Amino acid sequence: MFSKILIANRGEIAVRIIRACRDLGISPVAVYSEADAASVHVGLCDEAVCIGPAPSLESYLSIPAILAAAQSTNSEAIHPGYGFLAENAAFARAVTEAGLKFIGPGAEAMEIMGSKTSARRAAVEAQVPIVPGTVEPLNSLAEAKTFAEQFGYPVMLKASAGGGGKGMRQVGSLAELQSGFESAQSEAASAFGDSAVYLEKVIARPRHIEIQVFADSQGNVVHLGERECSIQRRHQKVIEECPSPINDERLRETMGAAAVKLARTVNYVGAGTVEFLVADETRNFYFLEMNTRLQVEHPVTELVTGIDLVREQITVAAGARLSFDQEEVRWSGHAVECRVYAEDPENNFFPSPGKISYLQVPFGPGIRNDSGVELNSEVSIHYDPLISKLAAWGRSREEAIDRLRRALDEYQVGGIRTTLPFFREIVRDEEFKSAKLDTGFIDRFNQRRETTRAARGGEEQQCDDMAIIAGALHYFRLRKEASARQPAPGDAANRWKMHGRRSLLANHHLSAKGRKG
Ligand code: MV4
Repeated sequence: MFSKILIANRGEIAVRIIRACRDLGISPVAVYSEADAASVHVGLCDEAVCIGPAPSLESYLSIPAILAAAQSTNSEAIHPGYGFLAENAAFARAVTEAGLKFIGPGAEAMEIMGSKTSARRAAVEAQVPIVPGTVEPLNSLAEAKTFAEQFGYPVMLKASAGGGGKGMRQVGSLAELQSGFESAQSEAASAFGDSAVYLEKVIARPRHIEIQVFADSQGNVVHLGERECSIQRRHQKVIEECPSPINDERLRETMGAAAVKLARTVNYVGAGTVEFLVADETRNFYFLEMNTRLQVEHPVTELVTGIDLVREQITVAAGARLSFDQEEVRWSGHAVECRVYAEDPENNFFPSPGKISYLQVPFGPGIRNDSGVELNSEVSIHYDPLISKLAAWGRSREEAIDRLRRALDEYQVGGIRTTLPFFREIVRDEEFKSAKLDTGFIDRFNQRRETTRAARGGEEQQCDDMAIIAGALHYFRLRKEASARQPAPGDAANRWKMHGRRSLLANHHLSAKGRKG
């Protein structure tokens, strides 16, 4: 086993990896940019190396700086987390060539999956169904026209070097094809430095369901079931759950077997995720892409299977056999995760950097909060503003959502705006509760929200929001001071609403800036 691992990341995922290192008796080494010197992940490590100024390109994306940090600290392995260099094959290769272990798959598997067209060819080889379309980039507009007619409109043009929906264009008819083709190419060129695009048939109202796979270096490959990730906003996942409310055991087994087959085909090692689109009515599934990293939403799989994915990544990278067989994987209960961002849901999810001046973190039965911040942390404009992932487990989906709702109400963040109020509304939404979760969910939810607000009148809503937040702050401060006294009856939300109304009536001291999350 390794005695020292360098973590080439920051924030909540660095903290998550540090915890797995500690469980295994491994000393974690942090890297940080000048903007992150005081951050949580640095404080939790035994050693920390400054790798450059705040901009990612000069710090968390600098391969030479990270390799130098690993060498100067005598680290034996590097965990890349997600984002930054996690899916950079050149980085994986450089780590290996420097005599260190890269905690992840081999560079070859990363390269195959990095190109969406070669990933589709690998899926064909593995006999995994792909979305109907081309497996090579389009060479010309004429070729685009031929294939669009072959597969039938509407079609989707996607960047070969892309993924996650960037550089994607839907084309409804021949009349739109030329402009769609040209704009997809130029967006691909500027986003990925590669203008190549390919074509897929459009799957109407799909669900996004992905399979967690795991492989060791001795040829054992298993799957850990699916995650439902259909609730997305601008191709960013918002809420994820395990299991998928539409997946039964048969579909899980079929999709799981397909994902395992694909992983085998590319000699995959470590944790990976195979994404599928699932058609609404037919439940046919189609390979979309494979992510060759630990994913943001891995906690929901951990909560339901009880398997520690990061621990397993580390032991497998050290050459150990997987600690479980496929038959030992059991799925118990249901987990739902919210990505809590420092963004303003009342202002088009605009980033809300700044200092966290108040923090009340939820705990209690079934709650897990993977966080990278603490009181007085600065949320920087330089990085992804994810502040924590709040997940709830319950024996049923209903119980998980009940606990998530309670935890969201308990969770208080002051000084910055967060997406917490948005989630508090989602967990109370009837469509969400009844699991009508196709890819149009967020648009429909936002429409319902606006309709409700218009009906209630904006001013009343604002007063209500202010009252709730003022009340929450007041209530939790009072509660701390008066912990010896018996709490009043009634649910917490109602009590702090009452506090809020009282304090609002008494004085209008709350500034707009202070009312958040
Ligand atoms: C699609 C699609 C329909 N047909 N591909 C791919 C990346 C993901 N972020 C969005 N992607 C889609 N690819 C074909 N051929 C619809 C989407 C899509 C989507 C998929 C899953 C969950 C939410 C989505 C929201 C918009 C579009």
